[in-house]
Amino acid sequence: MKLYYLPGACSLASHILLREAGADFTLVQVERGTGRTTDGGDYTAINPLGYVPALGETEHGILLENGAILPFLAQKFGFVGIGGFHSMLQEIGFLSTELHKAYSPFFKNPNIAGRDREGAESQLHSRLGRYEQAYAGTDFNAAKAYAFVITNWSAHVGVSLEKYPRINAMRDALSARRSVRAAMAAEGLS
Ligand SMILES: N[C@@H](CCC(=O)N[C@@H](CS)C(=O)NCC(=O)O)C(=O)O
Repeated sequence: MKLYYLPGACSLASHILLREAGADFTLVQVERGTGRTTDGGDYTAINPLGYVPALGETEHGILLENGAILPFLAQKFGFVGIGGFHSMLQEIGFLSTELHKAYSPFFKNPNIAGRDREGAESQLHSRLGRYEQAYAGTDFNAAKAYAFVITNWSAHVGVSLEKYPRINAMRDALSARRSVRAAMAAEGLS
């Protein structure tokens, strides 16, 4: 398999799962905003919209979207978790469409301030609060790898996770996994 990634981006969740599984895979870094990979390849031929993750060389060809790649890896390597497949899918769906996207205003406008920042923070806290209450836990599944990666962005955007004890316990449990440390090191994040 071939994982197309940007350092620290949501593709890190798939990277963690591939390492957790001890899978045979290659990492291909995508250049931000150019449509190319750092080894000179044309990433638009993989994903015309240019975003990561993409997982190539699978038995289904190239897979795009966290909502497909993470369940694929979960099923293939046994990271569905204690709640079963549909519970994990629900969690990934929430993460992908609600929590992940609640960070977007901060990335789209790094200087976000005033009422725009207040609105973005309020939306983000509503999604963090729901994740805390409904999903966060120290068990491992494909969704938890994704939640770890998304909540990593909080420090970068300046939004504190202090009031979320279950999210913090989940993050501590994930941080202690060898696969997580190895994936982060390989992406130059530690
Ligand atoms: N719909 C996609 C969205 C993935 C996404 O937002 N990828 C971001 C990184 S987390 C990206 O590649 N952005 C392009 C960029 O930063 O240049 C999915 O869920 O897989």
